[in-house]
Amino acid sequence: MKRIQCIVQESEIGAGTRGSSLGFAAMKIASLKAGSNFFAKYPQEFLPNRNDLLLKYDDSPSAKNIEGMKEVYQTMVDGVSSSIGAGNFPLLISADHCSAGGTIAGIKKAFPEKRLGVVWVDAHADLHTPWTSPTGNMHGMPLATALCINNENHARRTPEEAIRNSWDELVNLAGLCPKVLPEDMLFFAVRDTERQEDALMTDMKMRNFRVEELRERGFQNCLEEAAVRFNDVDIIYLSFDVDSMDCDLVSHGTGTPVPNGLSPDEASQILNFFARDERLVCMETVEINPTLDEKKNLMAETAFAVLEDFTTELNKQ
Ligand SMILES: [Mn+2]
Repeated sequence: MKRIQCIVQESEIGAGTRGSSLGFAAMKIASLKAGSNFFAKYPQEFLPNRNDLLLKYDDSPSAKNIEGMKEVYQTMVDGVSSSIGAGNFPLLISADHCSAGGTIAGIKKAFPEKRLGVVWVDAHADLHTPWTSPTGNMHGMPLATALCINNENHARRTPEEAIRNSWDELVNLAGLCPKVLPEDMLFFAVRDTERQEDALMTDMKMRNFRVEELRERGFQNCLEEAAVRFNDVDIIYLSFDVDSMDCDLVSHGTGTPVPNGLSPDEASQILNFFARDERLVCMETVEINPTLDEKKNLMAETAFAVLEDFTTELNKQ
């Protein structure tokens, strides 16, 4: 049985809207409402953040709060690598998705020789860089830092020198580049991308299981294909952005809600499939924003139910 360690990162400096730092609190309230002892069973360790930087608005067009993001990445690298080093399975609850770039670096620091597969369940591909991002919001960039790319070929701008230098530092933070190969990244439910990301996904032959395809071919068939694609992978990281779920069906309680997504049961099918894979070493849930939830706390309640179900499956192994 895996020894689960719950780690919380409330950093929201990568998001364009405010409030995802309250995502963990909302999950805890959801657990109480459900009468669950989940957070008693898995005591939480909190990593430091730099949300204080938000008080002084950064209007950089290419990479907002990148200096703070280096610190946040470092907390993830240290927190995740030491948790794994102590024999734990880090179960992360994070605010904005940028933390995942640090998580991936932390996993690679713990397992430098192992080939890492990344499962990205998200409405977004998060492959932007300071060269391509339309907003400069860094929660759209974590996978570019994992791949160690600038995507200059499809640039919409050249960032200023200080940003370019900081990006280099961020990308090289754990001293491992690349941390994951494009063929070892599997996307599920990605449906809201910019053309710079589309071009990159095509160039690098990255696989996205679209919602329509999952339904037409069946989840089991698609997940079996995913398993084959992961034949040569040694360890797996699973990243669950709650905006992978349908915002009309669940709620808009997330920073960048997108319609036509997964149902909660469909999200569970994907997550639980990877829970049964003994190579899974870390899981992260992100982007719950209760301040944007028009249905009280439904997004956190839904995400909590999905997470509890995943954890039950993980404990069966
Ligand atoms: Mn997303």
